[in-house]
Amino acid sequence: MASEYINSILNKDFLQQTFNELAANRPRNSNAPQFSYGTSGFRMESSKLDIPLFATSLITVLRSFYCSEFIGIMITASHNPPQDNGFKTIEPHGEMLPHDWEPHVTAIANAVYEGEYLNFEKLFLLIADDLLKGVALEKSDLKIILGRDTRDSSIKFSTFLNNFFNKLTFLNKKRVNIIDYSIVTTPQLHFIVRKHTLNAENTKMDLPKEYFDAFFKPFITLLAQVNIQSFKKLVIDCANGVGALQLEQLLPLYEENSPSLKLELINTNYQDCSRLNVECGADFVKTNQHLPSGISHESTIKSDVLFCSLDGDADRIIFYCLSKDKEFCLLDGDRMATLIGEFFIEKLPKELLSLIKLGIVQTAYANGNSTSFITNDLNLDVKCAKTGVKNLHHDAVENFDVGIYFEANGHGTVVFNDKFINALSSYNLKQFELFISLVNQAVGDAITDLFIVVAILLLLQLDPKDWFKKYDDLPNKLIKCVVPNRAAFETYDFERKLSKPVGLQEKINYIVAETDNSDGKNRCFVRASGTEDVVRIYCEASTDTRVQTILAKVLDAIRKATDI
Ligand code: G16
Repeated sequence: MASEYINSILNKDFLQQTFNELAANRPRNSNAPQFSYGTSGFRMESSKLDIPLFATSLITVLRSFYCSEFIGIMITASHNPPQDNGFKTIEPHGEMLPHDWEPHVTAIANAVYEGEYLNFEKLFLLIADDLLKGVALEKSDLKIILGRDTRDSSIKFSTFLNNFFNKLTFLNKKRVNIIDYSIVTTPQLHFIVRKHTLNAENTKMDLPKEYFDAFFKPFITLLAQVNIQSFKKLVIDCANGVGALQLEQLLPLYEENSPSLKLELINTNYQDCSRLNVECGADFVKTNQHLPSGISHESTIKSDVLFCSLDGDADRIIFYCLSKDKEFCLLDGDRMATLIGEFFIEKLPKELLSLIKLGIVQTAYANGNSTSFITNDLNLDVKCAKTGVKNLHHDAVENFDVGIYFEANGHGTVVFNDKFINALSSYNLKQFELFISLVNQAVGDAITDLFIVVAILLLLQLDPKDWFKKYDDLPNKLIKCVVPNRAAFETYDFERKLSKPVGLQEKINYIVAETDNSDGKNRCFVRASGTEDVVRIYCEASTDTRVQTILAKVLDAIRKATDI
């Protein structure tokens, strides 16, 4: 039995001591919400994260035994404000924790929270029996890779994890291997975990070198092959996060090659964590639909500048430019997906395209006009997934040979299967092959998405303003509402409809229908965020006025339904 083996190697005194310390710090508020492994792992105000950290650590131990490979833990709250933090685990090939393991992490966290020590330990061992059935545990080693973002609290959590894994079991030193990569972007950690697995590498690698060799070198080679005309300068807003640290290392290498496309980094103060994502970054720009702070006047008056913003852990990116009249033009995840789709259609031979399934995965947040553009103009298949890259990634792999997936918020990538790679190899498309080597297939990656988008714009000789003109977004707005218990909001139909609170969806339907909807474009949905303690309300319609009217009424309906 797995539980017997785990029980025999556990350092119970240490576990007991850790539990006691957590129990002492546990919030005493009986109304405190239960923990839940959400859109992107556990995420909340950092002072409340001790128990989720403990649960994440234990499930990582089981996962490492189960896979007998390295499992990663990334400490980050990505786009959230500086006072938040969070954890997510990374699978040996760079994927997220499997869906069917998520309830077990949640169960452990909640059992600890309830103060049920005996039950908790029993639960942990029961979970081990359930999940590790048939695994040759005696041969499995504990192999864990750690990474963190630039938040102050990340250092404390990282210290806890190093200590915890080293003391938790009586496995001998040779069988416990903890590699700490310290400050990295989330996609870099996904990349390096995958690399350790594929190369069967048990010692720490030179991460910047591995990562830049994989993605940056082909980018530079590609730049040398194109005539840089469509824009001359790229301004990169680093959200005062880890992206700044990484791109600052890359900039001198980039400049050595002196390409005529100039790069400028702004919001690079990653040393001051209080500035992380504040008035800058991908989430700020997408939600507010205007420029972040830190952009120079000179950049705004020139016409050949493209802008982009990373988020706090550099796993998503949003582009934007200014029109001739200096209006803000948002080039979000929907635009990136359609741009990549168009590029594949344009550059691949028709015969090859007829052999493969090429399609796009979006979420409910995708602008209705982007979906129409994909279907009617690009003639591509489009699927809707629930929020969370883990869901989009899965659908892209399941449904397509080349699956392009992007959330409107700029989180996404492209995945290819062997059928496509084999088909491609029978054509002599060297530049295209170079292009696809820029893609980080493990996960959405702001830095590699930056390379992809810039490469496409240059290869297609496409001015960012013309990219923006491909279709018009429906006016839209995304707002948040704090509610007493966001878990009371349950959805179906890919989060486009609410089943609970009972009756609220009918009210939303009524509001959407009663607001002038002659063209049938009004759309509004409400869902609980999996990363912030809020519900999100998205609305789009043919005019801003309709959007504002619907949002105000839906907000009111939510308040009445939840007694705020
Ligand atoms: C995370 C997820 C994204 C998701 C976003 C917002 O992004 O990785 O897939 O779109 O949270 O999720 P929610 O609406 O559930 O709060 P990030 O960049 O914060 O890791």
